[in-house]
Amino acid sequence: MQYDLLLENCRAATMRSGAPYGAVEDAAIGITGQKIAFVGPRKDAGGARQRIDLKNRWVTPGLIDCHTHLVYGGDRANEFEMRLKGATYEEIARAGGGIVSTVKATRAASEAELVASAAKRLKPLLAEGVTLIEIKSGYGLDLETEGRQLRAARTLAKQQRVGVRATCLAAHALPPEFKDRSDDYIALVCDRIIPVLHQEGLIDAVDVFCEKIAFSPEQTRRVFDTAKKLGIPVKLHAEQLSDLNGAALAAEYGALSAEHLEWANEAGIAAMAKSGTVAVLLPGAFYALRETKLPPIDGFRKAGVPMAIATDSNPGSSPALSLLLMLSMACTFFRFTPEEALRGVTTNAAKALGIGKTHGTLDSGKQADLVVWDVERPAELSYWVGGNPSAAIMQAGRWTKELCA
Ligand code: DI6
Ligand code: FE
Repeated sequence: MQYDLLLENCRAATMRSGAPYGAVEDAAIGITGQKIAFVGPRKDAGGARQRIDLKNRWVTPGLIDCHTHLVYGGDRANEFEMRLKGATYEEIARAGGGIVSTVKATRAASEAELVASAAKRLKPLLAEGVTLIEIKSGYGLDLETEGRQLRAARTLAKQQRVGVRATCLAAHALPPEFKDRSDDYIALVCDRIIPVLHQEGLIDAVDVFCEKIAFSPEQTRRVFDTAKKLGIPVKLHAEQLSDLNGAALAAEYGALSAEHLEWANEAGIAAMAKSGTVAVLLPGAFYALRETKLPPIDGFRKAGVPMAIATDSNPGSSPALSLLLMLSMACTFFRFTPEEALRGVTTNAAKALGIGKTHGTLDSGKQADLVVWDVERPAELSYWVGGNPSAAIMQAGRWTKELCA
């Protein structure tokens, strides 16, 4: 076997099951084209046209940020400042702030502006080893702007050397022009927004914010029924602020994931375990909203529900631009082990996006997305608060950050 490239003399945290971190000591990784052709002990590797000595560094799969709202207009740093000076969330909302202010700014932005501002936020994520990101719409809340957000997400994938999965979250909030007519808005989402944008090939999954301040379980069902009919996988923002049995509802529809889940109950956990729905936990929102109610991590763990973590990067509840920081927070706030945290941004993040067959572990046949780290042990990826120990990054078989000798 002749690989294009052989990465030699490394330690591979493959994240396959078995040993902790799926670790292989004295490993080599063969790359051919965009794919991994070999991962295993160096002595078993075939020949290669090019070889790189990694000097015993650790290699992990590329990191996957599986829940973000990265594409939007404006920001809300002004509200952050107002709140810290004593203004309440309600006062800010009444003054035209909150989610509605982001909708206004997003509607006013051109596609090029949306791409440019999201690219700026994407940069620090890519620099620390993110090779694939999910991006949700949900700040347009009309056909045109939801489409513009999703098109911007597709453009980022072409421009930035990163994998992108685009999720339609048109059912994120009630647009002001539909005040007191939320069922009418859901009808627009189901009859027009989702079918049209699906037709354009812009939707990889459909998401709903199921919450008292957003949409009811009944309305969630209508959106999910629409997605199912079109063959689009579903995900759900569930149990972030209250318990509406959203986790069980997501599981009933075979959702890829249910996300946030601070208020998830026993029945929801059991249902998710049965349907294989991934729990996506978002420590950045927990932190920024100063939540105190912890998601039932131990319940998920005991039931065997796969757990992922993500930035939830958005201008309101989680202006997070570091996925490594989320690993630290997942360990400190949620009591993840460092191995669970790393699994949460690799294997389980891939599962949450329905791409586990091609991404999420270092395995032959999978896409060659990987990160080389200047760390002594993988736990350091969760241990440091800030910093960026990535030494080299490869996406789809090409270096996006090259190793400096
Ligand atoms: N949950 C959240 O925390 C954000 N969206 C959601 O579904 C809030 C988004 C914002 O405030 O802009
Ligand atoms: Fe979110």
